[in-house]
Amino acid sequence: MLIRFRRGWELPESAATPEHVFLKRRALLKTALAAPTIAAAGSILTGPAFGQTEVAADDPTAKLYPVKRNERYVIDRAITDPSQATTYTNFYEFGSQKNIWRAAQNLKLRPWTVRISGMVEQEKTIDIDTLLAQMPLEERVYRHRCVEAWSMAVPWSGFPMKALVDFARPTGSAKYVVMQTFQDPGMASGQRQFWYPWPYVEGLTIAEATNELAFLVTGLYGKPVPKQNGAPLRLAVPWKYGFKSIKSIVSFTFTDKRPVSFWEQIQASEYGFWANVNPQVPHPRWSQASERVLGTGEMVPTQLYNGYGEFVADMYKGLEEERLYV
Ligand SMILES: Nc1nc2c(c(=O)[nH]1)N[C@H]1C(S)=C(S)[C@@H](COP(=O)(O)O)O[C@H]1N2
Ligand SMILES: [Mo]
Repeated sequence: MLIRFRRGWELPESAATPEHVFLKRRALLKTALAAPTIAAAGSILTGPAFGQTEVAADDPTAKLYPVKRNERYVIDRAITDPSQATTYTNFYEFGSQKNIWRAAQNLKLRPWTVRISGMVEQEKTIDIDTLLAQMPLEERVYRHRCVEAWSMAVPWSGFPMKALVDFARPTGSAKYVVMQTFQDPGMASGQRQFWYPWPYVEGLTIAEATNELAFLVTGLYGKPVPKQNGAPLRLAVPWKYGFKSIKSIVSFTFTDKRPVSFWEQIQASEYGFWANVNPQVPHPRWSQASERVLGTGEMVPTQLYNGYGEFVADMYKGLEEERLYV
């Protein structure tokens, strides 16, 4: 086992976690007697570089991949090593550390249904495999920029979110689509941390959700997306900070009211609705000017809209009064 100690450029967890949550957790940890697990909190334990990208035994979708890559979306950097992208993950449902990939194997993939509700012609629930059979699967290499200032570039498989919106048939009054992650504290130990506002919620405007870049992910590196990366269905909106890319989605609700997302409920001053990447707008507690590339540790400049301005900048014209970059 490789034990990697935190380096100077890595954000201490206390900087990347809303302060009051951190303090509460500290208080709890102090009184808890679970010392052996807590000992790991000061360092990041990285697992062996095998196993984590293998297809989960209970994932029936392996035969769907690989799918054809869409070459329209090109990036200027190397693809992140799979052993990094699948072991350094944010999935608070399974713990607030980055090394939760083993804990995430507890995620139960089937049965899995997706609920479509709210301002739609007809509400419906569809089983994930029926949905996948109807969606146009392709592969896209996208950058991913976490609000904590690390980044990666990975080949996701999935389908344009627009295909899901078309399938849902929202009515003319819908302005937003709200997505939710599963809620199952028995399965996901992180959801027993009652001070978080579970379930994880995220939202996009209809314009964003139907932007060609908005992608619903079902695969990674030419295989089903691993549990720790948000199986069986997660979002990728690469021009926004990573927390917008909600994992393990169970519902899409169409509404005319802007939702308050999970992180916004925790700390609205630091994690807003729009969360578009902008190197010139610092997070209240750290700079967003550059990012650490996962795997190489290289520091590179962050780009406006994470380099995707040509696809998305127009959507924000006339919205200059909004907090577009928090
Ligand atoms: N349900 C859920 N979705 C989530 C998160 C989470 O904790 N729970 N973390 C977010 C954050 S902060 C990031 S950076 C990305 C990380 O995706 P990855 O682990 O596949 O790199 O997932 C996002 N989606
Ligand atoms: Mo993130």
